[in-house]
Amino acid sequence: MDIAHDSITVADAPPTPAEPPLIRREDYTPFAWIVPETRLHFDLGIKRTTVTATLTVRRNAKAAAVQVLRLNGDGLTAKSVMVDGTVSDDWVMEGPDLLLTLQGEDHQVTITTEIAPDQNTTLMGLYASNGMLCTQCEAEGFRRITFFPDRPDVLSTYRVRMEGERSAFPILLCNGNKEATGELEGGRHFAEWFDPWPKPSYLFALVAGDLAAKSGPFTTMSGREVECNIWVRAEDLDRTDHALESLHRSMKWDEDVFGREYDLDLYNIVAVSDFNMGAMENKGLNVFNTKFVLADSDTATDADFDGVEGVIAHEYFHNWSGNRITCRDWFQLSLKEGFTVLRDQLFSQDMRGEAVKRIEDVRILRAAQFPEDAGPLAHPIRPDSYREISNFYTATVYNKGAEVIRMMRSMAGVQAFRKGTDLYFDRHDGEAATCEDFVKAIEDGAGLDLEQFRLWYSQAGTPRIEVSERVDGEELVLSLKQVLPATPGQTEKSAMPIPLRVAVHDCESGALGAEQTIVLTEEHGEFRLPLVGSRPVVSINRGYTAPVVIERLLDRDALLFLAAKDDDSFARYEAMQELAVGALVAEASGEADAAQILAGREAVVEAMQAVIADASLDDSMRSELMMLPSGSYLFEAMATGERKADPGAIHDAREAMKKAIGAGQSSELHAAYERCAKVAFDDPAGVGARKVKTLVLGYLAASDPDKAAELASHQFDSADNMTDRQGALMVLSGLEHPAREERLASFYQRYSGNDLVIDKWFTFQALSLHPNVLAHVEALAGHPDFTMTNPNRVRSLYMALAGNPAAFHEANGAGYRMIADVIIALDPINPQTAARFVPALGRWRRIEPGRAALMKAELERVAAQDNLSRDTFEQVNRSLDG
Ligand code: B3K
Ligand code: ZN
Repeated sequence: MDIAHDSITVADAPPTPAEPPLIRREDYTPFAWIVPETRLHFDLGIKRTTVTATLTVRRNAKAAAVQVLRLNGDGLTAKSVMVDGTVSDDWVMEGPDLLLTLQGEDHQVTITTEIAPDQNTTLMGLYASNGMLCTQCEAEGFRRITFFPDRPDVLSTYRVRMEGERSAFPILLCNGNKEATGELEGGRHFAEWFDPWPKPSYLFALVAGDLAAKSGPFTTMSGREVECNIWVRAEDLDRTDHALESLHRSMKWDEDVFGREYDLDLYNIVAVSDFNMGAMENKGLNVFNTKFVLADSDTATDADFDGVEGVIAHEYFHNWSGNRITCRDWFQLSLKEGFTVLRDQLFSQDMRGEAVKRIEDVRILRAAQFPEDAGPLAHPIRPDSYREISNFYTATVYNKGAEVIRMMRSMAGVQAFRKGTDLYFDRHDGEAATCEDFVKAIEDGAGLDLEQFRLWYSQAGTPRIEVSERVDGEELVLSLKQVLPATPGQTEKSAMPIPLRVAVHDCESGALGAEQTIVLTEEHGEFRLPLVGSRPVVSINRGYTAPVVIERLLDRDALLFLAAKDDDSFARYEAMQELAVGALVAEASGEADAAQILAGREAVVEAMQAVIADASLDDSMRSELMMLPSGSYLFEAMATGERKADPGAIHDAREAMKKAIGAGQSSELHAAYERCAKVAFDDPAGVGARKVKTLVLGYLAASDPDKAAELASHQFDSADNMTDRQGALMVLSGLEHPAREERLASFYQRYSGNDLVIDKWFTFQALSLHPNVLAHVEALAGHPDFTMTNPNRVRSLYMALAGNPAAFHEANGAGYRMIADVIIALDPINPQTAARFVPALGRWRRIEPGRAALMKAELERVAAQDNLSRDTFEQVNRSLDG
């Protein structure tokens, strides 16, 4: 009886989802075969594409000798397998992979597969988008196209023949140079491409569709002419000028600043509307999300223009930092991503101004990377293990990775750093390298000792630096202590070198001290710095030289002094932030009494007044200084030690502060608004002026909503550009005012059919301060323009919601439920995008107990779903366990 019962139970139980295997960095072994040449033949169709791959394989003398050739696959079935031209049955499937036994040293392996691009909703591998075919292979998408050693250390040249119907696919693009084209029977045609640069499979790309190009040549430093094309749908051609100009600027900058020249005669960029991320650096054929290509002043904001320029540059810079030198394995991802982010940041600093760009980058780091580093998903910039590599395209690998390399640059100095990067490019060109190779090249080339510095690659968590100081004669003694928080799997940590640019000013006389760079290498360190007066105030981590949290208690006068007078722009910004964070966290945590709350607000209002009045500032910098810390940064500042974050209290305190600023500075804000409203769109000062106007509207909306509605409506109605229109509509979306519905409707009508702008329309409503955001989002999910299959649209609604602190953290848990529902619904369609929503719920441990329980319950509900993807499985379980 018992036995029968048991067997019935077992038979009826749902299959336990197998835990996806953990891949470890320390298990790396070189591949047993090399693949010098790859030939691909594509018979293209939206419903069915046939792929025949011919691989020239040879035993790798540097690896263990084995007879088996493991070819990765993902959902593929082999139609035929041939070895040296003869059908082979010496192969087996092992899970998704094809294992072929080979007798000799050299062989030609030919495999045919068939795929269905229009069924591919994951947007990995070959898929259909708006009637065209395109690919995304990084990290492991090539194995969805054909069986192949789909790992970044197997480099091969690719010769590709594409065939398809001319009417459906008039343009046929692939990596490298086009070598032949021609007509075939039945209205079909072909193109043959050859990429002479050996590359890993993740850099393969193909595009077939009805596209038009904006073209413009670039002449390289050695005088070669490169044909540059931006491919889009014909109706989008008039929005491509900025992308092409950005590409040309990037090509020139990389020659001037890093000595890197482009190496093919052709550079193609294709814009597609269904894309999982921003863009992809495939060799000679970048594929881009339309969001980072299309821009004109009627449809894109100033920030969108910057985004296009930054992403075009980033993908272009990958040609050297990523393509010419690629990664040995995916644990080395920061080798190409951290370095390329640094390169694109430096480029944008040069294009747009160093101070403001630096502040923007630090703001992103704090909003996206600090929470990651402090939560269950924390990992070193060079992770030790993963189940799904797509989950490690993170702010840590990218943005902290860039900060780590920036520290090397700060310590070496710009010229010595350049010697290091020259050596790196020279030494490892054509290789699949490691982070260690990079550090060694900088060490050798720049003449730095980076022995201890390597810890930045292996230790996760944001260091906190406790600062204290005393005066000793003519010197100030600065005592620093570094505290390295425990992170999942890492409880014990060693002190890391922390480079800090510092200066000691005098807040009585206003004298400014000279700057120097100190490096804290031990847990404790003391540094003696010259005094310039009797009321010293330390300006620390100027320019944000180290990605750390500075912990110190500065009195209000010292902060007001730094905010108004420091000669380092970043330090001014930081002092404004410190002033606001101190006041807001004290209020939100209940640590301040009514009088202290008032005094805190007054200090911020006073500092704001000085900033608004400061004639030495341009409006771009002014608006940076006028910005309050984000909800997410305040969350981090509140959730320290045993103290938990209370998003409701943070939100209330922040709104009250905005109201105090709006009321306390009403006439100054109005005057600034009027002054900025007079600046013409194409005036060089226009970008800054528009930023100030948007900020002013935000403050006035908190203190005088009717007046704000009036100003915003007028701004909206008279706008001659998207920045002003968006700035006005963001504010109106948050107000309960008739102008809200009217302007939202008119915006929708005006831009109906323009996907990127309609994305904005969804975002305004999901990100707004309106009390009924959740109801709005629920209604928008049923809007005919909403679809779960387009990542931009999904993000425009639900990422915006997850980033809206008041709505997402609504105390009854409705926001959490909505995001969990999205993860569950999206996971079977597009796991990569679904998993990106998990971290928002993963912050539960650092939040007050009521909300924490609700968030955890939603994570558990997701975890309990059958057949979760590897992506979501890993993120949800790390979020529950870590
Ligand atoms: N290298 C790509 C990212 C690919 C993400 C794959 N899940 C874009 C970039 O960083 O340039
Ligand atoms: Zn990148």
